[in-house]
Formats: sequence, C-alpha cells, structure tokens
Amino acid sequence: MTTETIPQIVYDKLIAARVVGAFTGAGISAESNIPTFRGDEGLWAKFKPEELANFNAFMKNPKLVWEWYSARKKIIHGAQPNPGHLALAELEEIIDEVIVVTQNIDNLHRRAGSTKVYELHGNIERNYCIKCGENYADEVILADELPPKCGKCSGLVRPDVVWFGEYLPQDEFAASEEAAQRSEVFLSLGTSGIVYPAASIPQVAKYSGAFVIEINPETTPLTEIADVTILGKTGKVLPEIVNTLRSIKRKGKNID
Ligand code: BV8
Ligand code: ZN
Repeated sequence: MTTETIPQIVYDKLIAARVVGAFTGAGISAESNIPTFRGDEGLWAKFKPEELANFNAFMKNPKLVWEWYSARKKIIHGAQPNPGHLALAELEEIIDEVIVVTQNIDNLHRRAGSTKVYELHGNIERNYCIKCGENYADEVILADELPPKCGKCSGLVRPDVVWFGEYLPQDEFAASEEAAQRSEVFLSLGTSGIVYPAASIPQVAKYSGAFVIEINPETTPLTEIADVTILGKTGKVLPEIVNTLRSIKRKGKNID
C-alpha cells in the first residue's frame, strides 16, 4: 500500500513490536542539509560515483577525491541531527529494542542519541593510512594540505568509507543481517535502495517475516517488498509516528 498519510496498521504493528529495525539512507539526512547522492541536486549530479567514490580514482587523483571528501566533511561537521534522526532515537524509549542499519557516513544517528547503530559504508569522521593503517582524526587531516600523508610512514591517508567495488565491514554486515532477521517491524527510511549488498538488508527482514514500512517522498525498488510506503519526508513523518505512539502508550497505561 502506498499512501501520503499514516495508516492505523503502522501504529498497531509498532505498538505490538519488541524489536524494530531501521535501514537508512542519505534521505534521512537531507533535512540536515546534507546533499543526497541521486536526484538532480544530488552529489552524483555533477559526476559519476565511479569517478570519485572508488579506490582506483583515489590512486589516480588523490587530491581530487580528497577535495570532494573534505568539502563533504565540512558540510557534515556543520550539520545537526534533524527531527527524523531525533524521532528514531526517541523510539528507543517506546520500543524494547531499536536497531539502526545505516548506509550514511555522517554519524548523525549516534549524535541524535541512537544507541545501536551499524554503519555499513563506514564513517567520514574516521581516516586511515593505506600503507600502515594508522588512524587519523579529521582535525589533523583538514589542517594539512591535500592529499594528507601519514606522519608515521608518509603513506596516503584515506577516509574510512566503503567505496564502490570494496567489501563492506563483515562484522557490521553480519550483525545487520541478524538484526533484520529478528525485526518484527522493519523501517526503510530515505533510501533509493539501489546500492548492494546494503539494499539486501530490508529484503532479509521481509523474508524473515517483518512488517516493512518505507518512508520516502518517492517510490523505490524497495516499495515492492514494503507492506506500507508512506510518501513523505522522514523529518515530518517519523516525529508524527513517535508522538502518536507515545500518546497511545500513555493511554494504554491509564486504562489498566
Ligand atoms: C561491493 C560510501 C563486493 C562512500 C557508498 C550486487 C551485489 C553486490 C554488489 C553490487 C551488486 N550490483 C552492483 C554492485 C556494485 C555496487 C553497487 O551496488 N552499485 C550500484 C550503484 C548499482 N556495490 C558496491 O560496489 C559495494 N561493494 O559490492 O563489494 C564486491 C567487492 C569487489 C568486487 C565485486 C563486489 C559497495 C557500495 C558502497 C559504496 N559506497 N557510499 C561515500 O559516501 O562517499 S554508496 C552511497 O550510496 C552512499 O553510501 C549511500 O548511502 C548509498 C545509497 O544511496 P542512498 O543512501 O539511498 O541515497 P540516494 O541519494 O540514492 O537516495 C536518497 C533517497 O532519499 C531518495 O529516494 C530520495 O527520494 C529520498 N529523500 C530525499 N529527501 C528525503 C528523502 N527521504 C526521506 N526524507 C527526505 N527529506
Ligand atoms: Zn602510514
């Protein structure tokens, strides 16, 4: 079912659930003024992912790739969690267990207060030397000329994100699959659902019996497996859902 409003079944399923999983993409951070990847104002509008978010492009032109990442780091450093991130974190006060599986590298779920977050595509606030593995914080990186070199072995330093053609962190991915298998309700929030193997996570939830709720302004390939697709922005729909759940819980408490 695709709808612009929040159907009652969403509340019925969430209020009865003990374990809720959430799969998030760049769309949940759009209202924090972080550009998404696809769509006309998206990051990829100006160039192809292949040109920048991959290791060969990095080795061919590390300065260009670093200019793109340092620009994104600055946007992300200035960004705040928005009402969508905050509502997802607040859900932990209502549901026994909430697990967030994110494709995003902006760290906004943790900054919003979510306590169980798996980052499938890494975290832009972390960097490491490709030669000796030494870790570097952004403050050090952004103070240096680009591309940053390792202080220990003068190897090239890269952002700790998963590029196209690279494997996802195995432990994060396995934990995300396990969470999807346990979820009674599974939310797909602000993702175009086209990047694999990440986009297989909502499908694992579905085929393990979860009730799947998608929140996105447009339909996506994941709409096919969603039980309900709410066509809207997460910054508006999630707070509405959480506030209503809270009042249902309160009423329930008053009744017994
Ligand atoms: C890999 C990090 C194994 C870097 C990113 C099948 C199986 C396995 C792999 C593949 C496969 N088919 C193809 C592949 C290869 C590739 C892939 O999936 N390509 C796609 C493009 C077809 N996958 C890989 O390469 C992966 N690795 O497979 O390793 C392997 C190893 C060696 C050899 C072979 C295989 C690695 C993929 C990870 C790439 N890294 N990011 C960085 O960020 O710089 S991907 C990038 O896309 C981001 O992580 C992003 O999160 C992700 C997905 O995009 P979305 O988050 O969904 O964002 P998007 O802009 O697309 O959509 C936003 C949505 O939000 C829209 O629907 C919009 O309507 C909505 N929205 C807008 N505003 C709002 C909103 N929603 C709610 N509220 C709003 N206000
Ligand atoms: Zn080094």
